[in-house]
Amino acid sequence: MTSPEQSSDWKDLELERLYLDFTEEHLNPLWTQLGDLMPMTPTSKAMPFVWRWSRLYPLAARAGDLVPVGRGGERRAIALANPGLGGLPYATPTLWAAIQYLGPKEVAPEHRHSQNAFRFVVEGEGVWTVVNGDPVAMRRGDFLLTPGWHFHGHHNETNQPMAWLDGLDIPFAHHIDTGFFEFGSDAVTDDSTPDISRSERLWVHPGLRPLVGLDASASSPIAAYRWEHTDRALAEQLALEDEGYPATIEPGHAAVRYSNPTTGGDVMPTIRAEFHRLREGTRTRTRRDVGSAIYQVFEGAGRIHLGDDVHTVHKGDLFTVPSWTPLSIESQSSLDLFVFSDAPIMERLHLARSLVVEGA
Ligand code: GTQ
Ligand code: FE2
Repeated sequence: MTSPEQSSDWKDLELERLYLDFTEEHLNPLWTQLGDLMPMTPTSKAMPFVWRWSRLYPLAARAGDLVPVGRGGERRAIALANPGLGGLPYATPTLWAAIQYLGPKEVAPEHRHSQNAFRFVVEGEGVWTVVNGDPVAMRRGDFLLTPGWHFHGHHNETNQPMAWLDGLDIPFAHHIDTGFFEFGSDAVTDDSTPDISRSERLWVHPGLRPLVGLDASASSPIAAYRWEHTDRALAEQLALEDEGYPATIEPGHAAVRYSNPTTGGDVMPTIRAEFHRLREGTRTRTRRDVGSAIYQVFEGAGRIHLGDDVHTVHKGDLFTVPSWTPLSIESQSSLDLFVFSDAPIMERLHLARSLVVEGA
């Protein structure tokens, strides 16, 4: 007869042996990892985090002095590395965000990749990005597209440097192994400097679609969404609100989404982009969303209630909102914000969820 004590010793030994044999056979029991793998609500490793423009820009300028741009490195882009993601150049689990810097008369050579990309300009001008041979001027407030597999190169025509925000779905493409890349021309295929692109001349006339472009396309054919249109749309929402018409998503909060005119949906298959304007002294409802987002302050100052913390942000500052993190934005002046997210992925896969937190 074994005593109860002896039998429990025997069981411990057997259990230890079982786990060793699991490891040997490359097996992993669910019961030791369930909490992390199947949480009650999303528990992102990404952290809410703020990067200051006042720190980013001088660092980019130093890189401009020391690091050549050209074939090989391809881009003088400095990626935001979320401190929760192990030092990888990922702003969130799905999205890349970088500050790219091009010195006077510099040229970034052409290439293409399956990853979708955009540029957003918080200050400066003088660079043309050439997208599939179409030169597109970059100016403050403009939102510019480089959808997947479009050739693109950038050239600075001025004697001033220029820096801007790049957003791409690089981390998502890396997780799911969908990356393809090809080099293009060493210079840019068209170094002319038109005020507006051929794409805009064809596509940007309110409510009008060219009959040569009636097929739905996966990404928007509009190469540049200009600040004058964004600004006017937001100003009109607030003016209409003043006149008593319902035009804002909540009091004092105007917002637009950049859209693909061939579908009415998001500009690219993996990336949503929007622009928000809060009147001075407005606080948005606290909300949580599945998926991750990155904001950049375009103008003004505000207090960002993000997770358990509050951050004061100014022009150019960037912050990440990991999946399901509570977010409320409070304006201390009129506050303009650019934001991009992976919402199209979540919606297409029927994974999108939102919650407006009552009473917050
Ligand atoms: O401008 O082509 O920030 O390919 C990362 C990858 C920018 C670009 C980035 C890129 C680019
Ligand atoms: Fe690129």
